[in-house]
Amino acid sequence: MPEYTEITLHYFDVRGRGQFIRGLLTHRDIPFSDDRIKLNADNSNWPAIRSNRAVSGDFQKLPALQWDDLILNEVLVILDFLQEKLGDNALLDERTRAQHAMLRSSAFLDLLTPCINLIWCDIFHPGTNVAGATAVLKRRIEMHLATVNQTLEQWGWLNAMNEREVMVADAVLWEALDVIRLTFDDKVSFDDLAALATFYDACPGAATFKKLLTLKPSTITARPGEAEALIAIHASLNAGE
Ligand SMILES: N[C@@H](CCC(=O)N[C@@H](CS)C(=O)NCC(=O)O)C(=O)O
Repeated sequence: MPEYTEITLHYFDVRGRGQFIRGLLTHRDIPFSDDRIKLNADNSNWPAIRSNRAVSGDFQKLPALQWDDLILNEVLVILDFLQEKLGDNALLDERTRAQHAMLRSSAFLDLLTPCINLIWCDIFHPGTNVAGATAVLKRRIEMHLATVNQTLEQWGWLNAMNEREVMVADAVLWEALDVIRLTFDDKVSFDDLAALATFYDACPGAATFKKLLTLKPSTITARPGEAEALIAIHASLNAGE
């Protein structure tokens, strides 16, 4: 990577759709400016920030990644860009590159984003049945975790992971697993899924990802009252036991 590259990650001061980018850049020792945008309790400062495209990018959403004079929106695009710019694609053959791209996408869209949406669900869908939504998502995530577990075994992910740099797919999958644990209060367990359990504990980036969360503890989302929303989700899981 050229030394002159100026990198800034603009994102809210939450984990959400940005923590895995912070985690990866930190683990790879890539200097970047971590622009953690703090919202007021009523989010009243967001419209002004949103309209500043130097921060929020062409789509006026976060995360936005500034890379020299290029500003990128859209998580999956940012992840593909990083995979290329960090030189990681060049280290993988065509099949493995495709596997990394699939895992990045699925960990983000099928595992992490649904947890974020569940936490917000009664705000974005007034009158929603939170307990019902939680039960449905729990089943869907459990099914998908079993699939990802089988796929990682088939791909030999764990062996490969120990012989290369920590890459974007590792960072997104680790974050998704950690957020699943917190969202479902450990009621969605991957302890019996050997590949995922080993990955979560032994991924070479895990220590950095955990350290970052300890140094800068963050909520998962910017939802006002996230703690109460999580309590409601957890209570519904306990009631369903
Ligand atoms: N499709 C976008 C979604 C980004 C997104 O929804 N970001 C949220 C924060 S996690 C946001 O900017 N919300 C404020 C808004 O939409 O005004 C992506 O994948 O990056």
